[in-house]
Amino acid sequence: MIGKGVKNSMANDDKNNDNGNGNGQLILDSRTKTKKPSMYKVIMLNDDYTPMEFVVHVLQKFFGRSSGEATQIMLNVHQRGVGVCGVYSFEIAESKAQKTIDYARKNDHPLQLQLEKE
Ligand code: TYC
Repeated sequence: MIGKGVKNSMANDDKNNDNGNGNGQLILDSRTKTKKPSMYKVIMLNDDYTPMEFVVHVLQKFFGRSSGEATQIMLNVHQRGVGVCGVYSFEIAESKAQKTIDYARKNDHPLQLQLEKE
């Protein structure tokens, strides 16, 4: 899009592409164009079959939780149905959720995780 980031040098016939600056330096808009990436919660769902110890183990292994944090998150999920493992950029959240599900399936547990945009 012309007019926001780099000023349009064709419109004013600017042969140096320097917006009339005259010394060959391209003038960039000083306003910031960066956007913070959206963050995603990795949500863990309760089920009746996955052992509590396994849930605590994966929270430590894939989400970097301490033993105490992992136990608390597991108990939240067990008692309320859902809980937050962590909050990450989309790519990291998706990767952690998929690795956890793959590991659970390999161990024959039905553990389920979902992403939720913040
Ligand atoms: N409800 C499971 C049990 O009683 C434990 C459990 C906790 C399972 C959290 C999944 O995400 C979960 N063995």
